[in-house]
Amino acid sequence: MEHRISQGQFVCLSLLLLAMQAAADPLLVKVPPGTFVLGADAPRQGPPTRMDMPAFAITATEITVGDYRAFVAATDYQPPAGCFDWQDGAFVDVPDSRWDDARHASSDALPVVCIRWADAVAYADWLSAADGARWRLPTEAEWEYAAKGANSASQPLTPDGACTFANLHDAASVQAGGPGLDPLPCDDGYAKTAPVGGRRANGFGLHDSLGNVTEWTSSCWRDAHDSPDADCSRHVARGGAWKDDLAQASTTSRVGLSEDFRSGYFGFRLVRER
Ligand SMILES: [Ca+2]
Repeated sequence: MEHRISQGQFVCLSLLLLAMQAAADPLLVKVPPGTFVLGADAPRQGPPTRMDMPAFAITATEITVGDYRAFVAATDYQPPAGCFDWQDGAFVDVPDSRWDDARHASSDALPVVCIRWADAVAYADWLSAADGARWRLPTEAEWEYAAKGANSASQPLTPDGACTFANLHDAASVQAGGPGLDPLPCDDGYAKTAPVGGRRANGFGLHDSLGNVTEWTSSCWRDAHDSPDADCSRHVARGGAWKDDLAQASTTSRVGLSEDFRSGYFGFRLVRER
């Protein structure tokens, strides 16, 4: 018996194959509405500003190598080579380093790194096209509210407890010749990035909001939260990374980097709008 497929069946089959190429949506947590204080009374972190936040959904973990690999496979999008990273005892620009090489992508469970701000936005736009909802980088206020996890008044990390919640500069990175900061008194076995979700979540269910990788936000840089002057050639990144100490990885510490910056300690998570 001869079997032919109709044009409609062909379209359905094509859509099915496209869907199979797409990654599963990253796991989300619902952040409840509330009031919190953005920032701290510290250089480049203030002034402390009370804010009302609506509810929103944010990924429970940083976007992974596996997530990003599915995007690249489906679209042929490719971030340019080059990555600022710790190598041979110094932070240097490594021209031939890429997000998917063995230095950064030995496991699909690691957070994707070595991507620019635009490469993170491209991934978010791809997810948006696939499921009809808008995926985007969090604003820095959303990021800080979510990272504080219903504990706005205090810094959740202490030196003794830090390894429970965060992959920071510790004995593992010291053994690998990591940056010359005072290491935390623990050893998580990961000199650089660690698989996402392997540590305790905060009060809102976010893993690794502090440490592992510094996370891009959608916000243009301002020297102060109340500054009217936004520098949109740079974007705010938050949370600190595997190379950092507690001060650099607080819920209020912030840096502003050019859109072309990419490094072995920068990644991202996303917000999904309804
Ligand atoms: Ca570590």
